[in-house]
Amino acid sequence: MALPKVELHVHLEGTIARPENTDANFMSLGDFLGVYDKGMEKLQTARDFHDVTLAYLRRAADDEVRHVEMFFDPEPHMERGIAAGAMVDGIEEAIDTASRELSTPAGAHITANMIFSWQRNRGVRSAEACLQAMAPYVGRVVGVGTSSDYVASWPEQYAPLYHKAESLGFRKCCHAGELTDGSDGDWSGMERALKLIDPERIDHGYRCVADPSGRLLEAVVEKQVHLTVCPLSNARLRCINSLAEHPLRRLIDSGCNISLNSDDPGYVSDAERHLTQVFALCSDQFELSLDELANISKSAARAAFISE
Ligand code: ES4
Ligand code: ZN
Repeated sequence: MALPKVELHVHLEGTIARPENTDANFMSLGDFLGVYDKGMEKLQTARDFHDVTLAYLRRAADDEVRHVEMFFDPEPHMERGIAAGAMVDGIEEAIDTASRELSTPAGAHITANMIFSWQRNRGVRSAEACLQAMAPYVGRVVGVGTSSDYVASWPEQYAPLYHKAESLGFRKCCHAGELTDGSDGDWSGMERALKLIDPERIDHGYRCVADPSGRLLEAVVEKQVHLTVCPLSNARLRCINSLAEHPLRRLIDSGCNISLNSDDPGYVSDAERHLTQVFALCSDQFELSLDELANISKSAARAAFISE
């Protein structure tokens, strides 16, 4: 689609091609994360981080994506002995090269930011060490997120670390409201994350519609907290059974501030990899008008961690 697009929710480690002997039919988020954690072991040196980032930015630029905010997970890489600075240097060099040398089909430039992400299942002690390792790079790394498996009471556990990260200058977002299983990966974890962490953006967040009182959806609309929605990922990881079950139409009609994103483009089929395909499949399924599609790109641009 020639529409200019902004990608606010993509994991660097999720852009790597899925290992040969695995297919794109995951049984659950946990099933996917097992494959994803193995796949990222290929990243060893600053050069590897550079190459994977630049390869993704090339595909994004070809797809008329004008700005990208990319998550990376320092903790598993640190555990393998890779220095935080090597990750940041490698990713940053690719971003610099992309912004100088790449252009989109319409002749625009591409810009990108990086956001480090805590792997929530590793716990707060690991997250604290990760924050200390990332602190020298604030600014070059614009924000902090939380992803991977949902654990009970994660909003309560991570809120103090988020406050610390914020005081260091990191912008805040977190994965929440992604699962449909009643756990803290579902709407109640999202509700508490909104209160305790007060993020600018929630990654996924579509389960706000499941609060039976309706208050969470109301709060999301009232605060205009931005939701980086990834409907194809949710269907692919079996959070929902099919795209038709996604409440995208209801989110839009309720006045939520949303964007459409790919999440882990390396792990899905060729037909779902590019943001254009996410837009096209969602547009077909939910009868999105051209105005609505353009508004999604505008909302994404406004919600980017570019400057405040
Ligand atoms: C992820 Cl929590 C979560 N959901 C979907 N994709 C992911 N990639 C990394 N963490
Ligand atoms: Zn994600």
